[in-house]
Amino acid sequence: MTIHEPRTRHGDASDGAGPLGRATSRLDGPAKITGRATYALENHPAGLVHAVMIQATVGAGRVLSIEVETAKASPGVLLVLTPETAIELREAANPFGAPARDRAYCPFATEVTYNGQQVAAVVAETFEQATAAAALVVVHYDEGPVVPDFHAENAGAGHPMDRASVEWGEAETALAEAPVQIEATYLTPREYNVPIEPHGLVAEWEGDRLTVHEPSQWVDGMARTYAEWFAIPFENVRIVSPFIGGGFGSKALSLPHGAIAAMAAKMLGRPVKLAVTRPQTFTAYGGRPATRQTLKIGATKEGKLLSIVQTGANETSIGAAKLEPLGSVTTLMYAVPHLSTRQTVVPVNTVEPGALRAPGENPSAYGLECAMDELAYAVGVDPLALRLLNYAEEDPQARKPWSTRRLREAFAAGGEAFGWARRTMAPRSMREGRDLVGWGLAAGTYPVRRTPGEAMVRLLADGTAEVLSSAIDMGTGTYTILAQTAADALGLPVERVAVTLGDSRLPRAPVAGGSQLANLMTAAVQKAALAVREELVGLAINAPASPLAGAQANDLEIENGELRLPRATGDGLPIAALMRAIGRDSIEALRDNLKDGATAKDRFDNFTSVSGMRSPTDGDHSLHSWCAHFVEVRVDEDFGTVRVSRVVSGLDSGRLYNPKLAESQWNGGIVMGIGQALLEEGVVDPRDGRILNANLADYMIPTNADIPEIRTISVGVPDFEASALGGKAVGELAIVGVAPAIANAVFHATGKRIRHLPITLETLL
Ligand code: MCN
Ligand code: MOS
Repeated sequence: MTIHEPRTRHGDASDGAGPLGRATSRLDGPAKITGRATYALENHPAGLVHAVMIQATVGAGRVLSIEVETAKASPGVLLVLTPETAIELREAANPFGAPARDRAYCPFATEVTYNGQQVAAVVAETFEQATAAAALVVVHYDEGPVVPDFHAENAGAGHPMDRASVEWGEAETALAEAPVQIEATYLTPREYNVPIEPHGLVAEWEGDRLTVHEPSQWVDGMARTYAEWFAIPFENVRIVSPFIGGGFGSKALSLPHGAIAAMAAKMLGRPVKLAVTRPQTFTAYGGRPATRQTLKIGATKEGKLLSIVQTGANETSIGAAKLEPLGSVTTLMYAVPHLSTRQTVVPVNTVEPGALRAPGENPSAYGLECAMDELAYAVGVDPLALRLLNYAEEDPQARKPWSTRRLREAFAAGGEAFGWARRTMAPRSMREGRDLVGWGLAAGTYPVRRTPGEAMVRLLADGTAEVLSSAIDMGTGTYTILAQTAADALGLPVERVAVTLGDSRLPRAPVAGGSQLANLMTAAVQKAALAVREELVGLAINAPASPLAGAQANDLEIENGELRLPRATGDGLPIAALMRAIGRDSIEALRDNLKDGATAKDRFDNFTSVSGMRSPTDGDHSLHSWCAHFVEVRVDEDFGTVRVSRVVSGLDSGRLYNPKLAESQWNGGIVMGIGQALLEEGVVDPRDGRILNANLADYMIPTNADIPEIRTISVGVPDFEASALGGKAVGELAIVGVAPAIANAVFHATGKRIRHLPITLETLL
């Protein structure tokens, strides 16, 4: 769908120059609010039938047999899919780099490795018929022993992940010799993405062409996987995803349920809808794996860091070594002369863990920032002063200068607005009535990632413009900031730019993951729009039929959709009038976001792979966003209930393309951080590895009533090392550091150091 809506502008944080940097409201907002925005499962092509998945009810074991006869005879049933009836697919490449092995792929398990794994599916005329028939399928198992989670006795120590090991100096020796030493172990549970729109798709074949309506953070990468599964050219797959009801990392990859629906559609020659139910979302895709980390910190009596020794582990699934990098912030945040971090992954009977907003940085900052608070109390130094004392003036691992690091400013602005100076250090010293009041802080960071991407900009005869890209907008604001970027470069009001996204047939864009899309796509769109503008200006002064033909100046200004000579008075020449005069229907340009001189390999190899992302330290600088969160909690001493009553955060994401939307992103991250600190926890049944709270009533996320006033303060400055237009990462930044700030505030309120999440009332009583 194309978004093109006249909108009034809201609060304006720009310098009054062009549309970029203004607090424009989301251009897709009205379509969403009025229900005109069409989500994947709202597509109902003629002849649509419905698939329902059948999932393993054991945590491990072999499928011995599947009884399908009763289900087959059930009303409306068209197909019962099992490993026996399924058509053979081919294995697809792993987008994280591993090429596909030349072998068959079946989305149904015969060897079950986790409870909830797909073992069969039923397709029927209606969803109700498919659901009823699915209940009649009987699966017989030879049950095996289950490793429910990494706390279990049979879990084992796991496999070391060498690529996560970082060492500098003599960490163990320096630790042993340090005058002050602390040691603590921190735990986080399994956490889930739970976007409001569950996963699902509508798949339809026309000959050997497949169209998939499916919410996607990466239509390009997902199209490649479907193409490989079905051994058809990439061009034969079209993924359509104009609107997404949240993803938070869970919608970047094609998953087994997609293969099941597309397979059924091919076998039946009819479009198939597969709606993953809410409980099924807890096993159709893995969220953040449970983590465990031990931090040993050595410091001087004044609190100057001497050594950090970290060992960590995360859960992974049987057969996949999925790393949640617990060292990512530990190795970056503070100046420390000696450091060692190592990590293992522990296979358990779970679905393969996935990505959840700031994978790595989030649990890494939780451990480090809690440990820094413990150190602050061990040496009797204010937690903010301790952080400034250990401020890293350059990247301590890469030994490269920061492009920009406004963390000091974030501490200063956040601390000032919060009133941190009025804090009294002693735990339990800030009581108010029945409430114990606690003030805590923590820092956070997120890297700037870089991947190729392209966009098309087209100026039309009526003086409006189009932006076309396979980039997506899952509520982040891509539609809006790309309209602003094109409008800015073309000299058009933002209302005259229509943006079309979320279709794999459009110019290729990278994954909306790793908080990179805004910086990458604004770069491509600006380049394309400037190319269009240059051609337009050239035509204006050179085309014989142009009213401005022969003008000396080649630096014509374009403002509000009109061309004018510098210093000219009176009306300008509307773009539409010029296009009419010179007889052009359109002027278009396709551009990528790469620097001049990029090779063909830079250009095309990396679109469909995550491994092609440039690291934040590939180059002369180390590129990251930064934040500091200040949190107030109130703990009811009798009941142990914790309420977050105030959050103030200073954040450095460089230049903001749209402050209103960036602030929404930050707020969203902080809200998720509050959920992580106080509510969210996947509970595993120790008997069979089932997720017991696989629904939104029992897997709790915050509601409005849980959320206090949040104040975010942008302290960033344009950073042109980080990106072409000066922005840094926004989307995942603000969730990093919230949970430790809350845990630290709870300690300050109660004197109790809770070293696991979530912090519930049971743990405080
Ligand atoms: N922005 C800005 N100035 C910048 C950078 C970004 O104003 N310098 C604003 C723009 O409105 C942009 C948004 O912030 O659209 C996010 O930009 P960016 O940080 O580049 O993140 P992506 O566009 O790559 O989005 C992905 C990111 C990730 S990885 C997760 S996880 C996440 C997140 O965004 N999931 C979300 N935010 C989410 N927000 C919503 N509503 N739903 C999700 O599922
Ligand atoms: Mo975000 S977890 O990188 O999609």
